[in-house]
Amino acid sequence: MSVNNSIAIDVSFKTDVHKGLTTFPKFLYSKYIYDEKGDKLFQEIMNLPEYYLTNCEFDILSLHTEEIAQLFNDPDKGFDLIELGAGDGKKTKVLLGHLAENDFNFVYKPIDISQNAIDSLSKNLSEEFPNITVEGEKGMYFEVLEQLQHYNSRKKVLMVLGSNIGNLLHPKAIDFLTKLKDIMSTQDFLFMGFDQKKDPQIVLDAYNDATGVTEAFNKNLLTRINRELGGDFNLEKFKHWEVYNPETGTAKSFLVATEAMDVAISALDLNVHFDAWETIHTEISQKYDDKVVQWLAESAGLKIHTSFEDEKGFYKNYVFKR
Ligand code: AVJ
Repeated sequence: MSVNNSIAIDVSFKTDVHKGLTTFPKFLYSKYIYDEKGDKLFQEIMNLPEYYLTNCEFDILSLHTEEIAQLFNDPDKGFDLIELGAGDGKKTKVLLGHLAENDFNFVYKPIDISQNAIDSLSKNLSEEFPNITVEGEKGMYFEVLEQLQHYNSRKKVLMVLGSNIGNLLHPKAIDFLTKLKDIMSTQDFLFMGFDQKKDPQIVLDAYNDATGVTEAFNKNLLTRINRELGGDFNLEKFKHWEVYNPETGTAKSFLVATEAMDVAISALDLNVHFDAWETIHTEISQKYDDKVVQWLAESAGLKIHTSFEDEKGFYKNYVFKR
């Protein structure tokens, strides 16, 4: 994921925190969890036994490597594999290794908002797969994609792993898919992971792990406010709370105030009052089924070309065309 360290983002962090803590019910955006410590905690989450998503997607890429590689390939001109939010590339490497070993003609373009993520991934890949051409780009997804669109006529395969789309409510997810569609031509593919609806207990446990890593991850929002905006949140007075609604497929994270209190945030010149048991909504992690994905795709002007799932049917990667 991303490290938000530019001044522009600091300004929006400030305004978003102000907005979120002065409206009712209170909210904070989950994208702000990902500073250096948030990135580390998310790495830990991906290694938790409860957090099945990473392993499922890893299994899908391992199980169907050859088929996916053949699908992506353009024997005439080769293709560009463009990954949005590449992170450490652990899952992608399964595919990259196969493409490299079998001499596929492709360029790998990881895009991430964190220069740090791009640099360490590029370095790591050049050691592990010296014959892969890696052209990493630091930046916002759509700014980079727009540039790529003008300079390139080869087949593009856009890849978004990790069910990252799950942080978006459906209307925002449709906006996101529509923007991706707009930069695609008819030969291009979009390969995207969607975590599936399943036993509600399994979903709940994934966001409420026994060791409290997800709690620390969620509370990193308060840590950031304390450090960057001069807040005096007492983290012990907030409880991480997860709910999953099996009807809508929406998992929601909250921080709940365990007693009435006032929190001062000096950079905002703000005093925030919490009633006992008042909530801050922090994140949604949407779960999907074929019908919902079909509806999202249609609404965005995309068609489902095919899909791949893991053995348990917990997770799916869909391939879309425009
Ligand atoms: C990175 C957005 C896919 O929602 O599953 C993990 C983030 N939050 N545990 C998710 C997350 C709590 C994750 N995504």
